[in-house]
Amino acid sequence: MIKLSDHKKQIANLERRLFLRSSLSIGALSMLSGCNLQDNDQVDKALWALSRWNDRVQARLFSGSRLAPTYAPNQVTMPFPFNAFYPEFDAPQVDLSNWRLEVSGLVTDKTAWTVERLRSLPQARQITRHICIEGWSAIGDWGGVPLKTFLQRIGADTTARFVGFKCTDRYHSSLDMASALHPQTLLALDFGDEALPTANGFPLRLSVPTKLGFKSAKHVAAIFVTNTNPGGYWEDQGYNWFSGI
Ligand SMILES: Nc1nc2c(c(=O)[nH]1)N[C@H]1C(S)=C(S)[C@@H](COP(=O)(O)O)O[C@H]1N2
Ligand SMILES: [Mo]
Repeated sequence: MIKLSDHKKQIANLERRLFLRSSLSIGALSMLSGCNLQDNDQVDKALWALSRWNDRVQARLFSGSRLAPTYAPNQVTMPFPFNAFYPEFDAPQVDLSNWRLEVSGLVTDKTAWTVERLRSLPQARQITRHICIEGWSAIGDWGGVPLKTFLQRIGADTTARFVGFKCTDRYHSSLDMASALHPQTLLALDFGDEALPTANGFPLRLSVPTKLGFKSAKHVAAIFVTNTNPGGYWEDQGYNWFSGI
């Protein structure tokens, strides 16, 4: 079996080789992008092209069954840290009485979901590490509905390429279908034995331990299935879209 660390090494190697090659031969990079790399716009486009290439390589290396490590209850980080593109006191306060999870795109059942109905689906629990690109990590005890279970329940076209997520705070993100169907990709309702704290995404968030933390969208309000890459808040600003770990 291929270990997570081996994959990491493979990806790092590929990136390093590509980087070496392109820095040794800026000509190769110009060929790739079809421009002379004189102005910033063109350099930017070339780098985006590299990042997209990297998405495809990572998607090919990704195994839908390789599991991220799990931890013991006494290793859970308490309190779990907060991070967002705004300060903690701005985290959205959600009133459950009018909260619904909207569903759209390539699915057969577009009925909106209450928290109660989400809790009636089979639940899973996992203690996994959340790794933020900003250089910190924390271990969380997440409970909720496996995204795969949810996608099957709404009759999602699982041959479609992407699943997109829109959040109450206008954050957004997206996953490739293989990652969306991964057994550890969870629509979390709980942290430990309690409903999610406001700061950590009440009432519904993603926990995607096979990806960098910015893919774990909090306060998820809408899910859609599509063949057009929906991008995301950080993804659109240059964070690598696939960001597998
Ligand atoms: N809705 C929403 N989800 C989000 C973010 C955000 O700003 N808004 N930030 C992302 C980032 S960069 C990280 S590291 C984690 C932080 O989750 P936490 O606050 O539970 O630690 O949420 C991710 N999901
Ligand atoms: Mo993050």
